[in-house]
Parts: sequence; structure tokens; C-alpha cells
Amino acid sequence: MSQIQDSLFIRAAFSKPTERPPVWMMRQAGRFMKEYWEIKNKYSFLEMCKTPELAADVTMLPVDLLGIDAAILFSDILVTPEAMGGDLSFTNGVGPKFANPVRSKADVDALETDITDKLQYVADAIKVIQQRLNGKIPLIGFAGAPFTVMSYLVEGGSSKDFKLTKLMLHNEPELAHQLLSKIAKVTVDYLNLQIEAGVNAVQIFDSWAQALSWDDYKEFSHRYITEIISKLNRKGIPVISFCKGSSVFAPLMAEAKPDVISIDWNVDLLDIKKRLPAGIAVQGNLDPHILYADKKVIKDRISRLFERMRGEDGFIFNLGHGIMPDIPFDNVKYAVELIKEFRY
Ligand code: 1CP
Repeated sequence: MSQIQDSLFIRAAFSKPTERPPVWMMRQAGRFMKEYWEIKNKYSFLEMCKTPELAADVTMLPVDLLGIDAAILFSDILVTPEAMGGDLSFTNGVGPKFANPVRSKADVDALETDITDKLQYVADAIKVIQQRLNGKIPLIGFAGAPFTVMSYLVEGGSSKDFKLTKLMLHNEPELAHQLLSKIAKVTVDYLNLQIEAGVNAVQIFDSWAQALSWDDYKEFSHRYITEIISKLNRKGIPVISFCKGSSVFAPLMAEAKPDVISIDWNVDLLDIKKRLPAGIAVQGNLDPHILYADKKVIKDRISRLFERMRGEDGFIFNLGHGIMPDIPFDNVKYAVELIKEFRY
């Protein structure tokens, strides 16, 4: 067996026995590290994503400084809608903006779906990262799920209530489906490009699915995630499905046949795992706010989660969502070290 297939992360993702849970953290390659800011102060965010050596430098920060069990490609879910024709900018303190939001049939028709050439820089970054990782730990690639990506295109940026996006789902469902189908096609090609370039796992981020009712989630999100997963060249590559709202949607998410479901912090992790079909691993689900708290609280909550999951195959330690930018680095390092000391 190759070194990577035998790693803690890949074994846990395929629900095989491990001596302890592997650990990585969503948004581990980011703003809570001063070393990130040393790079970010010199380049724009998109320059960092599009320059393979810089993307590799940032990807490697949590590998070298935290000793996590899996690396995640430094990029963003919004590089696919940018490649489709979105005029994207990131401004400090403002977040992402699309200057040309997608609101009409003409806007949807204008979006391109042949994007692999434009996203070649991601394949190049993956190759540089794999040289640096040198088989030490697996590399996770990722993309946004169609509904979450759609929300940025339609709103023109981040949103609190997804008013325009949901209005499109409800008043113009055919147009919404046309847009979601285009994003789904691009996402399949993009994830297969990442697999071809050498990632060892992929994660689909449906960060804002929680905004949807059960029926709308089924019709406008789940259906496209199912389509994407069914079209991935996934031999030996575990697929992780993440959404905020997984404590409700997980049984449905399982029907899309991912290998792992990443669970938010609203639910007891063992209870939800028991409600899923055998062979689906879970990832999660510490409330990221715990990492703001005192070390004794961090230790208590992490130990509690470990004890709850003790003896279960198919458990990847992670947060219920990403690390916030102002979480103290020391606390994150402490949490990772603690988890790495556990033994089943
Ligand atoms: O996890 C990692 O460390 C790898 C890098 C990564 C990932 C997986 C980044 C870097 N972004 C993402 C995915 C991403 N981007 C998601 C899904 C994951 C999640 O839900 O946390 C989402 C929703 C985005 C969109 C996005 N990118 C926002 C807006 C969030 C919102 O509230 O609407 C912002 C601010 C970004 C920029 C971004 N992406 C990544 C970083 C480090 C940053 C900050 C850039 C900066 O330094 O200013």
C-alpha cells in the first residue's frame, strides 16, 4: 500500500481502523497565523491563489507550524465562478465582490463552462505542493457546492439572508436550475482537474445550505451534489461533503454517496453517525468558538468529543466550520497536539 493510502486521514476517510483520529481544521491555511499575514501583506489574495509557489507556501504553513494530518490546497471556492466570467475582487474587511452579479437569463447565458484552461494555475499549484509534501501527508482539494457558489454570483458577494438567491429559486426555478447546472458542470471538470493533478481527497463546501428548507435543499442543492459526486474520477480518492446544516441534512447527504460527511456542531457526532449508512465516515464537529476559550476548556471539550467517538472507525477530528481569523494560534496548536496524543 502506498504511504498516502496508508495514512491516518485516508484510512479514516474510508472507515478503516486507525490508532487515533486524524486531525485537520477547516480554514487552517489562513488569517489566524502571523506567517499568513507576512505573505498577505505583500500580495493580493487572488495573486496568492494564482501563483503556484505562493499558494504552496501558504498551504504548507499549517503543515509545518501545526503538524496537522492533512493539508488543504490554498485557494478559494470563488475561483470557479471567476473562471466562468465573474468579475471578482477581494477587499480587506469587505470580503468577496462580483462586479457583474448574475440576475437575468442573459447573465446566466453569458457564463462560460469551459474553464479547465483558465484554472490550470490550480493544477500547477497542486504539483508544487505535492513536491513539497513529498508523501508525508495527504493533500485535500476542494470546490464550492453549486448552491453556495450561486449565492455569491447572484448576491454579488457575501450575504446574511440570501434574499436575491432565494427569490430566484422561488420565482424563477428554471433559471436557477440553468445556473446551478452550469456551475455543477464546471465543478465536475474542476475537481477532476485537481484529481488529475494529484490531490488525495476532495471536499465539497456547501457553506450556506443551512439557509434552505428541506424541499429546497433537495431540489436546488442535494441534486447537484449527487450529480457532481457521481461524475468524479474518484478511485482511491475519498469525497468529503460539508455543509452548514449537516446536523439536519446528513441522512440526505449520505444518498449522494460521499465517503465522509463533515458535520456542524449542533448535533451529537456519534448519534448522527449511527443514523448514517455503515461505511460513511464523519468529520467534525467541535464548535470553533471553543478555540477562543481557556486551555482547560479546550482540553475538556476535545477530550469529551474523543471519548464519545472512541472505538468508532471513520472519525476525522475537525471543527464544525472554519477557524475564525482572530482565534489565538497558540490555542489551535494546543488543540492539535492534544488530539495527536489520543490513542484508541
Ligand atoms: O481551509 C483553508 O485553509 C484553505 C483555503 C480556503 C478555503 C477552503 C480559503 C482561503 N477559502 C476556502 C473556502 C471558502 N471560501 C468557503 C467555504 C468554506 C467555509 O465555509 O469556510 C467560502 C464560503 C469562501 C468565500 C470567501 N472567501 C469569503 C467570504 C465568506 C463569507 O462570509 O461570505 C472570504 C472572505 C474569502 C477569502 C478567503 N479565502 C481564504 C482565505 C484565507 C480568505 C481571506 C483572504 C484574506 O486574507 O483577506
